[in-house]
Amino acid sequence: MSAFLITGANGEIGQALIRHLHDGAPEKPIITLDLKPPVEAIAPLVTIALTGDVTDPDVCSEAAHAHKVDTIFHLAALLSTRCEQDPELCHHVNVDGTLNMLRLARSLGTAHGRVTFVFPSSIAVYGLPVGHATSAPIREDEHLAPTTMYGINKLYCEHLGRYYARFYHQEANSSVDFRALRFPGIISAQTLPTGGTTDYASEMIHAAVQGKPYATFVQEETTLPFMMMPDAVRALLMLAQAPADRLTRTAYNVNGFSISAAQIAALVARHFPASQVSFAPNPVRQRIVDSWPNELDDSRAQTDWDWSPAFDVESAFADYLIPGICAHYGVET
Ligand code: AKB
Repeated sequence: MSAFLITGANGEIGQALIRHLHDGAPEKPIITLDLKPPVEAIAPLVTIALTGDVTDPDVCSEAAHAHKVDTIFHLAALLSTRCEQDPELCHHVNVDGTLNMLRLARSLGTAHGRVTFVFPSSIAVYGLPVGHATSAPIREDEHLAPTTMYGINKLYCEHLGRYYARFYHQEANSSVDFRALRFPGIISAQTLPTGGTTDYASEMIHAAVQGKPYATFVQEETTLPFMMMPDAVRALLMLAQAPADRLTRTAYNVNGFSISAAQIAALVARHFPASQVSFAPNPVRQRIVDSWPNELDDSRAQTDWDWSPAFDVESAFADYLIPGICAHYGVET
């Protein structure tokens, strides 16, 4: 019997992924690792809940070997805004944590067979020149000069994963199958992010549903790529399951749609005419988003593993966000 290991299980992606994995394969054990015990929404779905630090070498080795973990979703990370507040802590959690999990994957692979290691990377690996005009959608090998500690960590961890998969100890057939997705901002109807710089989109929508005013921390014209949480989970699973011989690279862009902060505010106002959205840009956070691409080119994911998002901007709001968030807060649509 094999099992899933999910680090950072209480995070936004963790919670959504665990619900999906449990529905899809209820018989396959789910081992989770987080600093805190699983939140109520996922606790009944988890087979073994480990509480501890992702950088601790002993934190999950015993349980992972006992259950012959064959797929690791390494989601534990500190996000971009949080990382600029404490860059060294961020480096420790994001880089040492990933190294620790790659080491575990290698030992699992050697003992029990190939381990698929899925890593959520980010648009933060890109660093566009200050004052860049809206440009063509960015491809995976362009502008890899991140300006944030988070982006530097993500890019380096992609390289670490590639090293563990292909070159470690000159193994011809490494037992670690490392795959990474570069996510845009992700918006969930059920949860709110913490510590990220794309958080304004989720915060604006969740505030409106609750009838709370919201001051957006970026400028109205700030345009970034976003995707809905169900698409993010689908992308993780599609990449995890893609036949290895179709993959032509380690890290893939995945995209939903690009939208400006003003356009999000307008959509929020269309659905909640009483919403009170204002703009109070924070210079540190603005600098971060200004270095990220306005648009992502995810054609390689489309070609190699048939990626395509289910939601465009209209269906994201009409079919997912508005009904989902209203149901979450018990508000009538
Ligand atoms: C963040 O804002 O830090 C994340 C990301 C873009 O990876 N949502």
